[in-house]
Formats: sequence, C-alpha cells, structure tokens
Amino acid sequence: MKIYGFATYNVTKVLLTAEELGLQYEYIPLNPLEGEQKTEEHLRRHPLGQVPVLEHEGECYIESAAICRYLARISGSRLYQGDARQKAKIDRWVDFSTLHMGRWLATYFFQEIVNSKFFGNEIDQQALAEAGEYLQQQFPVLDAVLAGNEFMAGGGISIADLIGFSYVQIHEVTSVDISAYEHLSRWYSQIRERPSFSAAMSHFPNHQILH
Ligand SMILES: N[C@@H](CCC(=O)N[C@@H](CS)C(=O)NCC(=O)O)C(=O)O
Repeated sequence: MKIYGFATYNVTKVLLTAEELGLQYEYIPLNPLEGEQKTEEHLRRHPLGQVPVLEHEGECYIESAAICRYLARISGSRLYQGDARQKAKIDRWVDFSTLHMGRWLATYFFQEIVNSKFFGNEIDQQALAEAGEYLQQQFPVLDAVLAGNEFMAGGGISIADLIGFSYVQIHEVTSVDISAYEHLSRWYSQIRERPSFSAAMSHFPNHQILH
C-alpha cells in the first residue's frame, strides 16, 4: 500500500489512521512547490491532481475521509466500529469536523501559511474574521461533547477523532487559539501523545504540517 502526500492536514488524517491500524505502507512525498501533484503521472492517480492518494492492490483511492473509512474497513473496522447508530455518531463528527470546523480552520491555514508565508501575499483579514466567528461557535460544541466523552463519538477512538484532530492541528502553526476550551485541549493533547502521531509526523519535514 502506498500513500502519496505532502505535509498537510488531509494527509495527516490518512497517515494517523494507517498508523493507528498498524498498517504497513510506503509514504511517497510529493513536492507541491515543484507542482509534483499536477504531473500526468499523478493526475492518473487523482483527477484533480491533489493529495492524499492511497494506492492499494492496483486501485487508487481519493478523498481523505473515504480513505480513512476504507482503511478501517479492510482492517476489521477498528476505528469505524459499531451498529448503524454508532456509525452515525462517528459520521456526524467526521462531517462536523470536515464541513464546519475544518472548513474554517482551513481558512486560517490558507491565509496565514499558504497565501502569506509561502506566496508572500497579503492576508485577507475579512476572511480570517469570518472564520474566527464561526470557530467561536463551533469549538464550544466540540468542547461540550468532549466534556462528557473521552473521544468524539463515545466509546473508543474512531476515525472522527483522527480527522478532527488533523484539522485542529492547524492551531499549532497559525494564530488560532484553543486554550480556552479545556476539554478540546485535553482531547487534542491526548491524541498528540499517541505513538501514531509521532509516526505519522515523521514523514513530514520538521515533523509538522507546512509551517
Ligand atoms: N476533499 C479532499 C481535499 C484534497 C485537497 O484539497 N488536497 C490539497 C492538500 S490539503 C491539495 O492536494 N492541494 C494541492 C492542489 O490542489 O494542487 C480530501 O479530503 O482528500
């Protein structure tokens, strides 16, 4: 199994999942500054020329959350476990993380890291202000859930935690501050201490998402 990526949150989700499941894989780094994700070869793997891509048994899989579910399923469903009700809870937090919290954390990442640091463009302060407002509504939701549960969906750790964590990691390299959210911060530190985190990060320069 091969995972194509570069140091960014969508790739972190897949690496963390593979590591938590104890899967053997080869990590193939692509250099986005050289446009390596847009070569004809990579466009055959991903029609939009993006990462992550999982190559497994002759097939290429795209979309990070779908890849996480696939990896969990081929490993006996650990990390995506339970009846329809429990899976709905996992999916709820996968979608909440991706479509709401992650969408606005990604705005910080793009403005402060990609746009400003890498391309030297001015930060769009209006975009950051809008993202900040939404995050102030969304972080307390997760904080309240994590006050009553060790992990997002109740029960053990699931792909929802790994996906949510990968977005929240953006706070480490941007001006986002999660310190006011006690339970969210506890959950974040707990996952960060897992061996899967250091193993996943070992593939990235400076052991961190782009910064
Ligand atoms: N919905 C996709 C998003 C993939 C995506 O946006 N990948 C970014 C990195 S986080 C990328 O490859 N960007 C480079 C480009 O678009 O050229 C997923 O979850 O896998």
